[in-house]
Amino acid sequence: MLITEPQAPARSSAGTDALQIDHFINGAAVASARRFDKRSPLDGRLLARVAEATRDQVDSAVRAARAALRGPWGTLTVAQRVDLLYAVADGINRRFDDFLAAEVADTGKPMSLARHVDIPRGAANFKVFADVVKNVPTEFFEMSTPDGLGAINYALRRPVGVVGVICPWNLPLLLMTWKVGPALACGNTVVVKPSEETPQTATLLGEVMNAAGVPAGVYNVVHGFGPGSAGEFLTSHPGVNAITFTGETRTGEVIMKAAASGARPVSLEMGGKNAAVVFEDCDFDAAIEGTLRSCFANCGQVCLGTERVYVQRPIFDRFVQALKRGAEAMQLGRPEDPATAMGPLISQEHRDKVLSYYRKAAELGATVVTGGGVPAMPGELAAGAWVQPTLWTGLGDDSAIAREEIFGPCALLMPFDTEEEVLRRVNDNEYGLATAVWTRDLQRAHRVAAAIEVGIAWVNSWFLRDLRTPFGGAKQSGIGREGGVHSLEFYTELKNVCIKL
Ligand code: NAD
Ligand code: 6OD
Repeated sequence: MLITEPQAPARSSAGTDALQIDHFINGAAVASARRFDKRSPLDGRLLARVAEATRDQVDSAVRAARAALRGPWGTLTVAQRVDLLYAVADGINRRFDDFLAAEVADTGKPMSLARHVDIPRGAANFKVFADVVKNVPTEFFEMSTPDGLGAINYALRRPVGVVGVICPWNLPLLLMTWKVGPALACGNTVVVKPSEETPQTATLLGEVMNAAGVPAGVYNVVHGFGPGSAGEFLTSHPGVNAITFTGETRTGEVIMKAAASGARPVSLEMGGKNAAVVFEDCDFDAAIEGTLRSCFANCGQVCLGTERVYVQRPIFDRFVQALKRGAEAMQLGRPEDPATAMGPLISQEHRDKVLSYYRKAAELGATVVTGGGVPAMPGELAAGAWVQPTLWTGLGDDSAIAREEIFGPCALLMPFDTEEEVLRRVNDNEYGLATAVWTRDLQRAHRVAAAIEVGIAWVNSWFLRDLRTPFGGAKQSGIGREGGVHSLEFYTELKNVCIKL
């Protein structure tokens, strides 16, 4: 067992009966002398004591991954790998309730959200990328030669090797499998460093890998923090051939520097300061519903979430009032309550950051349309990382509130007059991850979507994801694209074979 319960039952009670979470290295649980606390975002109770990997343990995970690459995993056919990845997806679904309980415990997010998004997507990522790898062709060119006999060229895709996978806490299983799925489908092996805030589902996945028959060493998990801990040990390890990262832009910069040693490729999915652009001709109710989701889903902790809302002036006041009503109708509460629309933030530390922006907005003279503080939560929930869903008006594009990623359930609403003006204002930002445009004018939709400097532009929707499409950020939001065949660009080496006839 990787997740052990010294004094069962563990998940529901407080105090000493916390889970123990170990690393998963070479197909087995590995403990560490040092452990750190994982606390519930709901009420601060101790959830787990998590092993913190030493440099030597990270090294043994990387060695196990290398050995697996040279061992049975490296000799499997694509069809055999595909079968195994289907078995992994089925294994997640078979243990759906375990994954759901673990993800919800670590994050505090509503069960309804994790049940419909996080866990099914965690499973789907294995099937989708298995299918991509099974079906993707490579190129072939005939060429003429002076002797008239010619030559042929064809391309082969080969795994890059051992991939280091560094993950965030906001959609832990979904975002981890979004990388591990394609990495394994392409024949690589992985060492995963989950966020210190969300150690559980990556660890559970180890049990599923074993049950599915994935060879030992193909999937490894090491727990710990970033600098001076497992994250740094992994990204600086010379045995890691490529690094894929999702998290903050500043962390991505550090990881890129680590990857420079050995000239290793990086895939970086990073922060955002995403805008919604609401034109006066939009379907008003749909725009309100979509903007409520894009601002507040997962307590605003979605990289694609909206923190700047530009609304065309004729409908600005009406839009602000409707969004306010929607925000105030959202129920904050326990994950298992079906009426809960929003959970807490991930941690007290993150709450301190979000609340510092709530204070800053007030200091800068924002009008607080709703929220702006900490809600009164009943009983033990009062000790959790709760904040109010918050909307502001009255600040401009140059304010910190309009420029810096907060990663909380909050947005600044600003009026605009013309399409040209709003495009200039939306693009005047260092980030470029995602946008949502709300309009009934198709010509305008195409024009605006093309002109906004982002990796992902939604029109009349938000977070509608086809996993075959390219995903990633422009500007400081990322480097590279993952998704569908685009993941193959990172997780494989393309080799040209030229044969003289
Ligand atoms: P983070 O950057 O703080 O941490 C991400 C991971 O990096 C964690 O596992 C952490 O332990 C590790 N880490 C930190 N410092 C490191 C170092 N020096 N070396 C190696 N590893 C290190 O991010 P977070 O707080 O977990 O997640 C929130 C951020 O992630 C937000 O900025 C959000 O926008 C971003 N995000 C982006 C996407 C995307 O697809 N673009 C998706 C989700 C989240
Ligand atoms: O849906 C996805 O594939 C994806 N990468 C979502 C990212 C969400 C960020 O928080």
